[in-house]
Amino acid sequence: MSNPLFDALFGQHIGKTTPFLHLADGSTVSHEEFLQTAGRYANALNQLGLLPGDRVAVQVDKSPQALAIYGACVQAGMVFLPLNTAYTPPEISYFLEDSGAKLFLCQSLLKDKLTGIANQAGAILKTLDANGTGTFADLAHTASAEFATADRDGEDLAALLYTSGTTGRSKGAMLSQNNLISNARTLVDVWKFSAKDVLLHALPIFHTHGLFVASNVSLVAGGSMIFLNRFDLDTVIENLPRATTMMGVPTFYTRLLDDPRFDANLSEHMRLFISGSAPLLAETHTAFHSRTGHTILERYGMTETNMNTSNPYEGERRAGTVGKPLPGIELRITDLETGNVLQANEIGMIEVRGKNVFKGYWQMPKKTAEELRADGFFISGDLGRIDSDGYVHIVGRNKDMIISGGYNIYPKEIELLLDQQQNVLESAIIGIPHPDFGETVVGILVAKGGATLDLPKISEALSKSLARFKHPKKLIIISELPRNAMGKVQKNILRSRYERELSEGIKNRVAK
Ligand code: MLC
Ligand code: AMP
Repeated sequence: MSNPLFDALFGQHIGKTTPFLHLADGSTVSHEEFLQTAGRYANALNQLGLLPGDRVAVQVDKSPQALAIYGACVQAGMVFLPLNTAYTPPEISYFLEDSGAKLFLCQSLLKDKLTGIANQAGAILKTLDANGTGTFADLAHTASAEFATADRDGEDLAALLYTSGTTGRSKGAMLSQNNLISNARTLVDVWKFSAKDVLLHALPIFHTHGLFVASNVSLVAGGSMIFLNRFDLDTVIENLPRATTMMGVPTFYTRLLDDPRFDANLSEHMRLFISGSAPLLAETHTAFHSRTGHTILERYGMTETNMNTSNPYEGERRAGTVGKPLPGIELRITDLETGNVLQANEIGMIEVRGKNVFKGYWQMPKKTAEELRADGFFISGDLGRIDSDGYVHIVGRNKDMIISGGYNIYPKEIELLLDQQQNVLESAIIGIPHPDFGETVVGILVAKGGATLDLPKISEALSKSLARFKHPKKLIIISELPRNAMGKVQKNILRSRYERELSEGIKNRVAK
């Protein structure tokens, strides 16, 4: 029997009774206790009739139990499908239908709202709450903590992570055991993680950053985590003195810098601060260094590839760059038209190849072929250049995408909904700079000839279908969208028109 991912993640935790998770209330979960919960959950998955390869969709609050479900899926060979807790029932419905999930775990509070959707998709619905209760927990309660680890091959699927697309339809990125193992081991190595590390973990665990970068790296290293259910500034500041490392999106670091309590003393003992998922402004990099003496290490990755590049642990961490390709990962810049490989400093498409690159999009062979070349290079959609010293700079995106507080938002998905609203002729979603989230969403609407638009009603309609973080922070009505000769909406014109006038107002309304 072999299960390479289980061995890589959990092998070093077996029999260890020291704390693995430190929780905000001061309690701890030991490595062994965590494995026992995962074992019980794995038995419960089997009792429900799930087989290796079945998808397990999970939309629950962050907790040790939520992480144990991931462990259980790895141990029992199921495909873990984590979902953002902000997703609305229509969004969940799509993921369940598309993935053919056999089991859907949600919070008790939302059970009534989601039962119909789960039934429709043919998924068993069970509940799991952050306090460890729920119908799934009940099932696991009586199950044995011993579980005969399922036999899996490194090329078998371990996880399915949905990422939105430029067409408005989300795609399930298929990640194999080997994808996850190779990346986690590489990161442990280059960032020098060890069993002594205590990672401050305030990220959500339904995305690559919090799950595969933060949790997998800690697991592979055999270290422990201060496992906070969200980024709350006071709690983070209170817990920092116990941590050795922290990973976050740039918003974490700008929020810390905005607080005078965050100073050199508070971070003196820290070994490493890592940033990713969105661009870290050079000014944040510099301000962080001046305040603390620490140089944030910025890295670059994505759902389809895990991590691709990193600034060096030893050596210059260059502000405004995402560092160099990780060992074993090839990165090239290609011409957007011809696909030819470009020279140093020339701007083009970032393409990556390596054991980290996913196996394609779930049941979307055409989309997979468009983005994954026959020679194994993945076309990232990010525009960049490699400087003469080999550092990668991300200079823009070839995909119409907004990154708000580390969450990716695809305008098309929102535009399709806006266009369906009463009296809306057409719409454009743009991202404008935001001091807290990096970028934020603004919706531009054009009404059908002479009609009046009911903006509160439109906002309400969006609430029913779209996760809150995707909502435009402002809706603006204009008479016509600027278009080029080909009829394409010129979002750059809209962005420059509204950037300055809106960012102040939005800052006042939403910044904390
Ligand atoms: C919350 N809100 C957001 C938001 N997060 N709006 C826009 N963008 C966001 N990112 C909204 C809520 O809907 C709510 O709206 C209001 O802000 C307050 O909610 P909150 O829950 O109190 O917000 P807060 O806890 O402050 O969350 C902000 C945040 C969080 C930045 C801490 O978004 C976060 O943890 N982001 C990390 C995302 C992440 O892990 N990305 C990695 C993807 S993987 P209202 O209107 O109801 O008040 C990836 C690959 C890689 O990208 O390379 O890593
Ligand atoms: P996701 O699809 O959620 O995995 O997000 C991946 C995208 O986040 C990448 O394609 C980049 O556009 C962006 N990204 C991740 N890390 C960085 C970074 N350090 N700097 C700039 N953009 C980043």
